[in-house]
Amino acid sequence: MFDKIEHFFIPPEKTQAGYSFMDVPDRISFDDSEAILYGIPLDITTSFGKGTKWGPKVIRTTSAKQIETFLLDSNIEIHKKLKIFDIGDFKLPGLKKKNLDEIFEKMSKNISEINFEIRENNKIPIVLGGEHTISYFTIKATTKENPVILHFDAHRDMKPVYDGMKLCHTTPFYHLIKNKFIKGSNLIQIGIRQTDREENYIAKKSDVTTFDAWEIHNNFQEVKQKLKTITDNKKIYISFDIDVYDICYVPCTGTPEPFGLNPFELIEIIDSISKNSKLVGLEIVEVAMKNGDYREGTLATQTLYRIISRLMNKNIK
Ligand SMILES: [Mn+2]
Repeated sequence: MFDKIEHFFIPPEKTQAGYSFMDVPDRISFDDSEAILYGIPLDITTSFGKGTKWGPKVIRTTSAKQIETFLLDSNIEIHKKLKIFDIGDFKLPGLKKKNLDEIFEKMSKNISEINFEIRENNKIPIVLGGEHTISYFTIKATTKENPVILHFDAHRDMKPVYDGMKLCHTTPFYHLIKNKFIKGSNLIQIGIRQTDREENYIAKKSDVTTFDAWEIHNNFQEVKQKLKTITDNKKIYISFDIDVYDICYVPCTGTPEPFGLNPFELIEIIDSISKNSKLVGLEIVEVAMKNGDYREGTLATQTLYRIISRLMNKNIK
């Protein structure tokens, strides 16, 4: 299977980071791995702040440079526990607006194929963004498995069109529902606090479940209980936009927002996901780096560790 998808990627040591994720000394083999990690450093339709092309690099670097590999809160030695094979970065055509159609066509064709192969081999795809636009392609690949989508974000990303573009970083979830790749009733949006009337209307009409930032703040126990029920005995796909965290934790992402979650709340939410659920895919998007500021990348890496160590611990299929 490795032969089938290898050619889509730049190997980890040749990516912008020059390291693999966690940079495990005796790297796990493709066959022995439980998850296949890859980057999609897409940074083209982002409107406010640029920098998501550095996402895979900053996550790989902060994970590789981490001295301690022990998670104090869960008593886990991550290098032993997390069987992840880093296959590198998806090869994208040059990041210019004039290449947009070519980029989307390539992603449309290949990302589904890649994720399909990974799932066929009973492994979990873990994708490092890149702007949130990539979710249209990654989540499209999950249609057959019909998972509950846990979408962590400050924004709904459900606009029909933005700045003349149908597909861009503020629209993927609208088009996933419209093109019937996911059911609105399977979409759970967590941490939302910045949206417009039309998106709210679309979410409501499509039967999307929303746990907005205020509900999480005011009714935290209830939200966690509901999430546990929603995910019980379900396949789940996690789409994690780093800006779900409060603006003070994410200095580099393109559209940071106040009234966001803190890392302790986030861990509690992850812990409330049913132990009977099955993770079928995970992505972390909109992570950026500016002027050598690794704070956001460190938070992204530590968040990934928590999600993976808690949810990637059982037979996957
Ligand atoms: Mn967002």
